[in-house]
Amino acid sequence: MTSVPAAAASTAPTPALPAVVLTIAGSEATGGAGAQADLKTFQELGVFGIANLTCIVSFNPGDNWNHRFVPVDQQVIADQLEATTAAYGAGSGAPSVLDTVKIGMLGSPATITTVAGALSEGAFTNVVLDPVLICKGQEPGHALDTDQALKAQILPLATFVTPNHFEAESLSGLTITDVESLKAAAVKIHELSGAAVLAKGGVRLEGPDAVDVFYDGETLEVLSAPKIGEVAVSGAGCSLAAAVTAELAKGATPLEAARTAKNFVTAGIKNRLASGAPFDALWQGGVR
Ligand code: PXL
Repeated sequence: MTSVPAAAASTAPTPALPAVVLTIAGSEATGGAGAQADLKTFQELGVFGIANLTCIVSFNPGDNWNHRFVPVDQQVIADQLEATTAAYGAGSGAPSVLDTVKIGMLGSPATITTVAGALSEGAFTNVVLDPVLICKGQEPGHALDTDQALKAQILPLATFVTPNHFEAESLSGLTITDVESLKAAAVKIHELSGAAVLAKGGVRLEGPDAVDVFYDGETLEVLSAPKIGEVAVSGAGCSLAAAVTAELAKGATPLEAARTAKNFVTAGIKNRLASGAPFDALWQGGVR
């Protein structure tokens, strides 16, 4: 049997200190979406990922795969944010300071208020918002309150926002039927929020390509890749926003981050994973 001498380990180059990033998101039990998708994306892109959980979603195979949604107690959300900020936030003394956060599913007006409070206190340079507006199976009245609270309290704090077709229509108030209307929505959402916008047409717009529009107040760029099937893949939205988050934390510009994220997600969709669920899951290892 050969054994590796202990000294060999110390001759390997010391890896550069990873950037530290936080996702404030829900758990999706099957691992396709939510905090699990975010953490896998962070790891693939070489940043140190932290997840603070807002809710637990378990699909219900006995009810058309609707979402069973359980919020995490507000105090527990605040405790997670306190622990994370004390360990890695500005003033913590950490060698790699946490200044980049991704916001995923918040799920209730109470959670939105808790998270908005932490965002206004925390010295975050990059706040990437995946504006998860509704959860399949949530009670509509509750979902409407949540949507309004998200627009009023979180959107103004975002520096980068990644709405899908439905969310872009809801945030902009425009009807999106083609690339031109997707562009108009991206411009409108930028005007409303001040954030860089990556509005996703995905499989929802007709045509051979999955088209997204980037707009940051100066540059308007259409990002396009050939569609892979006509059905949305679980975790694509979460992974796209998480990839933007990782790239911004590493120092990319918003446009560079958007381009890298689009390529990351395209590779993950090409290499998607089927299961007993009626939808496939994006595989973050697809880029390898
Ligand atoms: O893809 C949106 C999403 C985000 N976060 C959680 C989810 C989902 C969709 O299922 O469950 C926790």
